[in-house]
Amino acid sequence: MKTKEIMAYLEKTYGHEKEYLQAVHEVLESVESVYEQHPEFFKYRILERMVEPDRMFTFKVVWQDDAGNVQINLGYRVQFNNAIGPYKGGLRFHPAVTPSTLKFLGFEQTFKNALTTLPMGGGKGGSDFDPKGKSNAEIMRFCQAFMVELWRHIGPDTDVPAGDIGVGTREIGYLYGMYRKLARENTGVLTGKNLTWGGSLIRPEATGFGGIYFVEHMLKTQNIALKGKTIAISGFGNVAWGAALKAHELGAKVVTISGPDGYIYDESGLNTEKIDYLLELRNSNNDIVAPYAKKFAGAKFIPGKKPWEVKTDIALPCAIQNELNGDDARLLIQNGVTCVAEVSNMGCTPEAINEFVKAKILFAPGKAVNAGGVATSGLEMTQNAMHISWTTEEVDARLKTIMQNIHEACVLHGTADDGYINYVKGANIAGFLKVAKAMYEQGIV
Ligand code: 2IT
Repeated sequence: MKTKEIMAYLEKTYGHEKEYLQAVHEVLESVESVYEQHPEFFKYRILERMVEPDRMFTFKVVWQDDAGNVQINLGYRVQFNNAIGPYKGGLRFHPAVTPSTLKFLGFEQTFKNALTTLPMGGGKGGSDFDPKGKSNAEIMRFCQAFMVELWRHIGPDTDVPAGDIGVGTREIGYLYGMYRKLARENTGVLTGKNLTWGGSLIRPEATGFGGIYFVEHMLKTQNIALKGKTIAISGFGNVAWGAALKAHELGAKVVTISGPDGYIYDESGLNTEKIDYLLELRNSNNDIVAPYAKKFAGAKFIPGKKPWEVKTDIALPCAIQNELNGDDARLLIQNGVTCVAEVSNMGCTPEAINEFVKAKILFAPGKAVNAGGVATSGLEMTQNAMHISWTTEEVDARLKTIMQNIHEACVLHGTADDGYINYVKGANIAGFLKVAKAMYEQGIV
């Protein structure tokens, strides 16, 4: 089938899975011309095989809350593609999680992991469990019940989950504890572990750090320095934290963070103390940023709004998919934005991306910008397999090289005749070619 026929088939079959269709549509559009240059891929029906996950597990998770009530949630693991390595990707605990969310994330992960240059396939999982307002004991019981079902589907050379929204070091700890007990082995089956039990230095910061390294490369193509630039960030979780930390260290000024309740505008910029406070906010499980404005004088809380209305040089979506739409994009452009990079997965709507590309603004997609997170998970897997730990400097140096390589791959495949770098196209083509070649060479399976 040609790319348009594949899309029509998917729309007919999975019409209600909007996010999944959005992610696939973007990739099909980018790779169309390349696909036509490879009749061998066409003959092997590589694209049709690539857009459909290998398999998807759905399971019931039953647990008891602190009041003694029985709670029931749904758990999932999507094993999308393992042509270049074990399935690899995070677990998301969020009430809005559906099969469509996880299929979009698993699909994106396949391309992202290919871009890292490390041998990892794509997968994703999670649950509609809402961590908001849950006690530590409830989080632990939920994670344990989740792993009782998940453990039979994963393994250090089969499928290696990690964190995502709602799943951090604490949750990975509870998940790992139950896996270790059931499987009777201590392996690198999960990444994002804490340092004393197999984790890697830099992993918590890696998504944000990698994102800022990538932004530096983007700016460099226009001879622009990061130092002194203002940055609007959304979110206040792990990703926002890492990005703020590195941006501050490199002399940029982060002026916003946000939550479901609204956003914080801090004109003087986040400093180390304020950045540390993000972790406190996240760990409180309240899912609000308003307390920041009470704690730090001069910071304003703007309820119910997103941070894209502030005047900024750089905008970094660091929260959730489709958090920046066409109107937001037009406002950012009007206010003179230079660079927009998705540190969250599919942070911008297709309409927003079109606006940035039309205006020839530096814009890069999540699968390139946030690949430092999963890349460092890959480095954690390597350290676990070798039974050694690398130093901060070693991990950081590898992360920097990986982000530079991803940027080069985007430039190679995404530069138009007029010199504009279409990072969406570049990332999609580079990821596609790697996975397609591996599938082709491994035959019809
Ligand atoms: O979206 C992502 O790349 C992640 N949540 C991290 C995945 C991983 O396996 O570290």
